[in-house]
Amino acid sequence: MARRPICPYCYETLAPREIRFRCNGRLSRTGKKCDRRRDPVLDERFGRRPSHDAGPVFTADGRKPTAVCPECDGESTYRICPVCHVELPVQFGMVENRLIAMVGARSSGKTIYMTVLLHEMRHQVGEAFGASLMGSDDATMRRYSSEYEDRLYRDRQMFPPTQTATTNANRVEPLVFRFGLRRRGLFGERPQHTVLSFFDTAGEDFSSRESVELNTRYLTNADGIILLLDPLQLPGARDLAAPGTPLPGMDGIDPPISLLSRVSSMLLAARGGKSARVGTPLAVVFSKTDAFWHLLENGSPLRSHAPARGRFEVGDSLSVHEEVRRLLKDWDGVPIDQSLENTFARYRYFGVSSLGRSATADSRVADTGIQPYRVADPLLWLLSEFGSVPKAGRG
Ligand SMILES: Nc1nc2c(ncn2[C@@H]2O[C@H](COP(=O)(O)OP(=O)(O)OP(=O)(O)O)[C@@H](O)[C@H]2O)c(=O)[nH]1
Ligand SMILES: [Mg+2]
Ligand SMILES: [Zn+2]
Ligand SMILES: [Zn+2]
Repeated sequence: MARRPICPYCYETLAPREIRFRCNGRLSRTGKKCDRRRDPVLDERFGRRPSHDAGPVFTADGRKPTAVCPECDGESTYRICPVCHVELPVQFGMVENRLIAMVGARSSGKTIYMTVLLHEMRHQVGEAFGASLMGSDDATMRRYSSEYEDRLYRDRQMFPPTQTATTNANRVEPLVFRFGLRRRGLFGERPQHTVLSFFDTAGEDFSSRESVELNTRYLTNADGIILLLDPLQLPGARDLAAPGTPLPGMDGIDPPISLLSRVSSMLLAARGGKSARVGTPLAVVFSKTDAFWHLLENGSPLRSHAPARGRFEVGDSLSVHEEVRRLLKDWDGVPIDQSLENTFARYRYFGVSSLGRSATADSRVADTGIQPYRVADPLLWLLSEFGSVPKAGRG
């Protein structure tokens, strides 16, 4: 890979040589064994998890897959990030490592979107693409099931507002997955892996000054950005929403255009004043589109599902892009369009509905269940831009 790898847990840039090791704490061939102990760096990063004692950390050539622990002579395959001490994914630095940043204002639907997106990727979309999505570490799998999937799919409840990362600018816990796709190559079918890291931010993380440092690192190191915009937070769209749609409060919420300019200026500033547009692909995703279906024609691409043919269909995606651009005019959102055009070399519009309809008055999933529309399109677009998913058609 051309550029230096970035830790999917803390988003710091690493030199492969500096990757460190953790002893596995097992009995070694010479009969010695290292005690598990507290790791102050892990404690500092994650604050909690008192049960998490771990083998000692040691330095060796991080470009190699294994190293011998100087205390017990045991061989270890646990490679850890030198900055945050989290165990790196298997083959880190050798397989594609893609960080996807997700940004959105408060209550724009980020947590629900991420939960439904990952669920779809693990089920319907996974099947259509012959793809798998697995937690890259045990903590991700446990957190995804217990904190996200169970709550929405089993208990049918919405989420409380996500905690901000500002209390400790380093305390971020992204969900890290391995996306695997069987691809036909020279030597038959073989799986190709991409590490994906998702970080569910709280809306206000992008409007307070304390967290700018963290968010700058997070955004500038991302390979792709999902910008989730809530049309119900656009003054021109609120009146058009289906009667009975609960409208998010606007107090203290960053309107979509100012969130966009905040993100743009962070990315532009990190380029050190170079004038060209930002190259990071940006998926501009409008959430909660179910609130506007009653105004759309029957044939609107936003009311149908993407074709499930195991490829990213470029033509279908462009028709969604145009439909959303057209809607932006009705929503008085033309400044958004102009700002994107001026700042980003690669952006695309998407319209999704994670739930398929509004939540009930007592914040539960409607009786008809979760019926997502087009939630996977933005991620599949980014993956196709990275070359990790095949494209069909041109545009
Ligand atoms: N109509 C409709 N409403 C949705 C949809 N997705 C989310 N919502 C509503 O938006 C609310 C906020 O969703 P969250 O996913 O918790 O929003 P968030 O962006 O994570 O919010 P913070 O964590 O506070 O920043 C939900 O409680 C739902 O009422 C959708 O697909 N359609
Ligand atoms: Mg949230
Ligand atoms: Zn040891
Ligand atoms: Zn790290």
